[in-house]
Amino acid sequence: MTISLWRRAAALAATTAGALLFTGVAPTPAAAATPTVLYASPGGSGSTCSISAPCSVTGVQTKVQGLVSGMSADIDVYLRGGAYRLASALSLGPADSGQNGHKVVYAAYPGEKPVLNGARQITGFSVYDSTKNIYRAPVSAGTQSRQLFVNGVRAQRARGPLNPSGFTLTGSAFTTADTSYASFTNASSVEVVDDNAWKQMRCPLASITVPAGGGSSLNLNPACFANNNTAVPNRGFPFNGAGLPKLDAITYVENAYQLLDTPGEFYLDSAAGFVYYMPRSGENLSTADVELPTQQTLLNVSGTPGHLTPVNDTDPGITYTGSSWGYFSARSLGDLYDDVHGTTANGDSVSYTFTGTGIDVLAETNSDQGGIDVYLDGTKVQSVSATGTSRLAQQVVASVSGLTQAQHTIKLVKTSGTWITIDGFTVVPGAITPAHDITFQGLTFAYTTWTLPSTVGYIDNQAGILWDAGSSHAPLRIPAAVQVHRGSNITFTGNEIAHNGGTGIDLADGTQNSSVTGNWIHDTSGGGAYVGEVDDYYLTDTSRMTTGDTVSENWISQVGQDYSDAVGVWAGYTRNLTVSHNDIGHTPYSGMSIGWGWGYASPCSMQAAQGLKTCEHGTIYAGGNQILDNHVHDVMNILNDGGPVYTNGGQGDGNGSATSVLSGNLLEITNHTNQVIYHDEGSSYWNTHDNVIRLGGGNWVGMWTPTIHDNYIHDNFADRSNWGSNATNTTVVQSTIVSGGAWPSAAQAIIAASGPEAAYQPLNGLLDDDSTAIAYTGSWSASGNRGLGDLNDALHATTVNGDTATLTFTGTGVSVIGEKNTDQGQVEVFIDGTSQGLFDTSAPTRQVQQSVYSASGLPVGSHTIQVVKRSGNFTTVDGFEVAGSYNDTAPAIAYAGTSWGYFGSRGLGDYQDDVHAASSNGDSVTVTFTGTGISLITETNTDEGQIAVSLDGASQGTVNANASTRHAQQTLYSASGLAPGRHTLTLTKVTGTFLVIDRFDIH
Ligand SMILES: [Ca+2]
Ligand SMILES: [Ca+2]
Ligand SMILES: [Ca+2]
Repeated sequence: MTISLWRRAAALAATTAGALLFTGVAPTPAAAATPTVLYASPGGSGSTCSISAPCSVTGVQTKVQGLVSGMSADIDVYLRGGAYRLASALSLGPADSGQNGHKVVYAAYPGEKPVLNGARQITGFSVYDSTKNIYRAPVSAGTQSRQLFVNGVRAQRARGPLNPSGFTLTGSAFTTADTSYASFTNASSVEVVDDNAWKQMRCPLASITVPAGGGSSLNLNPACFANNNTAVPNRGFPFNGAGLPKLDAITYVENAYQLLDTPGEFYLDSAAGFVYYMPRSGENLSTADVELPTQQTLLNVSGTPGHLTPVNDTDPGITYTGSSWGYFSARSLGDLYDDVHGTTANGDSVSYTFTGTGIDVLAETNSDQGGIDVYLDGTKVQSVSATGTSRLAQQVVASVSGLTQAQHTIKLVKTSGTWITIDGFTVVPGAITPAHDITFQGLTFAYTTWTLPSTVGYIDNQAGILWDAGSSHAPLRIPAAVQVHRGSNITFTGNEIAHNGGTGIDLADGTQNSSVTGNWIHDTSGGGAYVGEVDDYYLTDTSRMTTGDTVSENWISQVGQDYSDAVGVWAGYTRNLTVSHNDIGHTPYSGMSIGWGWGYASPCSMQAAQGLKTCEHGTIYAGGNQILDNHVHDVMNILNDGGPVYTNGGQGDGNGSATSVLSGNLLEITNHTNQVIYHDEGSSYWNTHDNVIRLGGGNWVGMWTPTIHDNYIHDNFADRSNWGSNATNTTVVQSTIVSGGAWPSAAQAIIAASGPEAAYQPLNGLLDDDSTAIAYTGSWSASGNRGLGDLNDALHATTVNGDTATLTFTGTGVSVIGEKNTDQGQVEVFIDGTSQGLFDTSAPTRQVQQSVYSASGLPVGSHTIQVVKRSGNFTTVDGFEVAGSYNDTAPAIAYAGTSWGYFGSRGLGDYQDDVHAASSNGDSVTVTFTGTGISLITETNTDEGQIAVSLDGASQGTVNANASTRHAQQTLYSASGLAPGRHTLTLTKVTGTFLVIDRFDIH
């Protein structure tokens, strides 16, 4: 990969000027094989895929396919900037995979912003209703979408008030005396949404009618109502637990033109072909970028075979031969589909003809189960035993693999014991062929939709896992913008995945050794990053398991924007998964949900202790998972009965080799939370230690029932003492209880190390109140989802005079962002220990995101600001703006290209007496920062030249570092007035002998 992130590596060419300028020589990097470099562009139509004749993305895919078999180095595919409007997902498979130990790398061209875009851009808005300020634009009739984005900001489907009163549920209709609903048009597009406990349930209407007594009757789609109320799917362990919230109330009504009454709301009239929108203040629809997503998935990386589902023992293709076969259903023993076939006669047989390369036989094992001879295509290949010490359902008692892909017949003959009990077969239809060795770097995946809920509703199971609305009620995942199925060594780094109508990214179907690292995943209707499956628990074939994956160093926020049960990071059945150093915040339900299966893997004695009437007991392959050093904050903003970290089902086999670890996490700001560390039903073999728990409700750890077992909870730190456990064989060592924010040094170290590490932290000019850099002492609370316009819709507050909030930063200025209101008083602000006086935060009406105090012009260096509450009922902290200074050595500064070197102790007046410098044209440096502006402060001199500047992927022209004599620390480029938030600046060397980087100032 030519984008190298190493620093201090290359010595500069010893030009005459350079030899004088730079002292200190860094080691020369090992020579790497020169990659093949290809280019794609949004309008590309070339066939060579050169920089002068770039291809389309599908064209470059064809080119890569022709090159992979002969790979002797990586293939680097640079995507030039712009919107790649996809008519279908970019689909990559085994033929697109890196070969011979090399990778195919799809990367953003330096300084440019390629966007894989699943939307149609909407233009032609005109005023439709001037009284209400509703605009509309034409779209193709029949266009289906559930999302709209205006200038990158999510619009809201037209929605009625929260928790409307006056509705009565009768049959499958909600009736009300309110007559207004009866005037709604397109009734079958209207949806009723119920956020209830840990679920979101939603159904489209069948009709709206006027009841006999007047008013309105919202008549739900009957099939959807059945699935969400009268016949809620519950396949029991290992697919679901016992609790079943129903759709029996209205949280809000959504998606009628007549509900369009708030700026930022839209309504798509698909049949008529119009989108209606009520603009927010400041939006000009004649110039705005309005994106109506129509694609479900943007990138689909898929190996073969795809998702594997067992056929049940009732499948008509299965032949049972012999006199004693019986069919046993509703045993409630954990069987697949709750049924089996069984026989007691030796010599009885079952045969099944399939097409594929292998097959698993699922059967019960128990003390009364006996021997089975396995025949393949008429030849005996195995003798196996289904004998076990206790009953286990859905065990793989025989597995055949590696066959030639063809039609085969497996036959099982009972040879001994009292019973054989056949539950199902899983056919492997082809060789296990992953898509592999592909990297995606610096790309943006934006604007998707998912239209299934428009027809069948949202039939929630839990945490973004649904039930298929059909009779199978198979588990269903919210589809992702970026899908990987059966991948291996698939890497995503530095991408933005945003503005999606489903989930962000999903590593599905036995994806192995793949990683999602350093990405920014935000503003999704579904979840953030999902890994693993919920229906492959029985696997014994490691080649089909989800193993060895990594989700690390990501910024994940504002997930679940439509489907409020979705989580930031979710894992089903996974082995050796690492989830580390992520920042997960502002979620409607849990921050992360790890594991599945409830108490299925827990012994019957524990299930009995839980009070379950029957024992459904099998095995699951999860284990060895590591949940480390994450910062999870401001979760559970809408739903109930979850927490920042929620675990479900068993981990490991109890033999010590597969224990999972939950350690080093900072878990804070939990709304509607009963357990902060929530080890739910069946959670086992967790080693949970050295976490910090603060600012939330409920128990610091909760394990409510005896199927939770063999966990060791110790050496944690919490700001409350209450915990709860009915778990079996579990040790809870009380946390170190800390009050008033006086965290001991060990806890402070956990706090400081949680979340993305320095190389993955943007240079911070804007810190939200949840930032781990801010230390709060006293009785602060924090609350999210206030809906009042706070930065990230959340803030810290205290009612106690003398409470403090402290931030240490390196730079020249700082502002305190907070609320002003009638119930607020004075704060005292200290800079570097010196009082700056009292500042009034009272106001006649509420004003959010106010600059409560501001300092500028401080000497460049480390400073500390402390805010102290002095009077009034409340003091709030919503965030800090910092004028920050970052040396060229900051870990987050990414130097790309091979000619960069580091030069310290030059004695030339450099900031911190050092610079980075590049000598090759085209080498570049990229910084990601938060805030509203950035400056490059560096040397100018005779041997320096033109630098190309790109901000957020848009060229800003060039700046000139050439000067008649050397001047240190010159402000060479400055941008200000940007939208508050995350931005990226890239500087590329164009001319001159050197590009020199000394310091960046953020503001
Ligand atoms: Ca079965
Ligand atoms: Ca905030
Ligand atoms: Ca410097």
